[in-house]
Amino acid sequence: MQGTVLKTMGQTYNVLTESGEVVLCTLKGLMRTKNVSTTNPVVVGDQVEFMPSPPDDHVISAVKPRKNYIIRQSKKLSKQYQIIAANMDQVFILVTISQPKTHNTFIDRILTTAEAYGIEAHLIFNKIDIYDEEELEDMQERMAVYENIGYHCIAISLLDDKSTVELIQLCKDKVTLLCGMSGTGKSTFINRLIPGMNRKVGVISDAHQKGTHMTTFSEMIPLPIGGFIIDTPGIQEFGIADITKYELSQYFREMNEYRANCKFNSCMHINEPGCAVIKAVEEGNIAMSRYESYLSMFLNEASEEKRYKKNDKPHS
Ligand SMILES: Nc1nc2c(ncn2[C@@H]2O[C@H](COP(=O)(O)OP(=O)(O)OP(=O)(O)O)[C@@H](O)[C@H]2O)c(=O)[nH]1
Ligand SMILES: [Mg+2]
Ligand SMILES: [Zn+2]
Repeated sequence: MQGTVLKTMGQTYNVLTESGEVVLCTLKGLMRTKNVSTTNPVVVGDQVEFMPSPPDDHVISAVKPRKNYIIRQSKKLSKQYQIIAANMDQVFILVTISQPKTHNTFIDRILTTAEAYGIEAHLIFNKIDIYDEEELEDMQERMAVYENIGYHCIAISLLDDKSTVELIQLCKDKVTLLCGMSGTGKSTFINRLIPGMNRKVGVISDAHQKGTHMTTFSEMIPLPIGGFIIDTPGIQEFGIADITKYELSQYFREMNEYRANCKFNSCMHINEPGCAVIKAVEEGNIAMSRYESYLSMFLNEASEEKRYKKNDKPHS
């Protein structure tokens, strides 16, 4: 039998069957240890094969090849990769200027990953109801940076139904992954999207202006308008995974038109003479914040070579 993984809860999984029911599955013993480079062999959005297994409910026996996925490394545990979700049509990055403050380096890491796996990304600037003038200006400047390089940006307040109409339309018939730091409003958005849905939402701690990690398991939820939305636990740090130093600049779309003009073919745009990318940054044609993100990823996470291959799929 075949189905779609809707929810992962440690060792058990909710799987949506082709006939529309949800069954509880565990993993066949082998699969737990086979795929060692990621912490999670089966993720939300996976297409799986499963079978009844009395006295337990069902067991998952194989995962179908993934169309795409969002993968990260947590910096503290940098040898382990975590796949957040698979087989999506688009990712919404929820960004807040304050409560909590989302940094551009965080946004750029998710964008780079989405580019690498060919997933369309939208930037959702939320909580415009709470920003002061300075914060609104900061938001507008940041939106301009991303709009200039072709990312769709939208500013909303989830407290104001009118501002979310366009966003809700964008989700129709699509599989949408919500990504963002804890407290940016992912679960609140789902409660707006699905009448009667009552997902737990957190509070922002007074002391640190941070979310309280309300959502603890990823879950894919069917939408009444068609499609699915994936709620994820907030992440504090998103580290890019398995992108090499050499290929990194390809995933900064605004660098493409300059890269070909670098003096050296092997230019990595760090300090090489005749680098057209650095020149474009100096002349203001590439945003400094984007270049700083590039440098940070290049120095901290980008690998010398590939470790986790795209086809390194778990199979029993
Ligand atoms: N003022 C204001 N508060 C908002 C808005 N959107 C969400 N919030 C509040 O922000 C807090 C956190 O929202 P959640 O939806 O729990 O955030 P989350 O992204 O799901 O957080 P985690 O599950 O911890 O990752 C809640 O108290 C929401 O009511 C908004 O547009 N304006
Ligand atoms: Mg949540
Ligand atoms: Zn260069």
